Amino acid sequence: MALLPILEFPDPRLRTVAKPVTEVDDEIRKLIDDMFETMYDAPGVGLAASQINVHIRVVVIDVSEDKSQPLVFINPEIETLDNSSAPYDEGCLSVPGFYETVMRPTRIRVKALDRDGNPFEMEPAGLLAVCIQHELDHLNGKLFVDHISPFKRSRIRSKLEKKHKAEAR
Ligand code: QAP
Ligand code: CO
Repeated sequence: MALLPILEFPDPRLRTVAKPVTEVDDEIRKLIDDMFETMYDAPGVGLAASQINVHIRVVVIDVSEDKSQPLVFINPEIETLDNSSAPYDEGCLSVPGFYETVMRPTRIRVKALDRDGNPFEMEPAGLLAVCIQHELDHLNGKLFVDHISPFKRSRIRSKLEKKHKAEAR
């Protein structure tokens, strides 16, 4: 197992559109194990492969309090079930230290492959529904800061650029 470095906004590599996984093999399962280790270490509740500079459609999530509900989504697809949406204060391991309110659909259906390559479906609610939409955005090169005002986004960009320059010294 390995801890992987996480790309941070405004790194342009976070804008890469990830490619579908064609075969769920041991190499993918090793990536998934490393992603869980990296996410739990952070600690975080969700991580997309894009965030560790691997541009394939793999997401790991665990919104439980005690690391008891690891979920894997390979090639996830989301269908919005109605017009209801709700706000949630989102954060992101790629935007450390910043949280902003984002509106997203509340009722969704998710189709994906699990870590054995078997298809499954679920209708997540609450934080899990927010998280899977946030992570699917990553696979499409999108970040939660794209859902907030350009003013707030550029303020976050400046602060993180300053932090990155300080870290490089
Ligand atoms: C995505 O985010 C998410 O700023 C997962 O300093 C978050 O795990 C979806 C984290 C909230 C929906 C709601 C953020 C850790 C973790 C930080 C995360 C930080 C340290 C974020
Ligand atoms: Co994120």
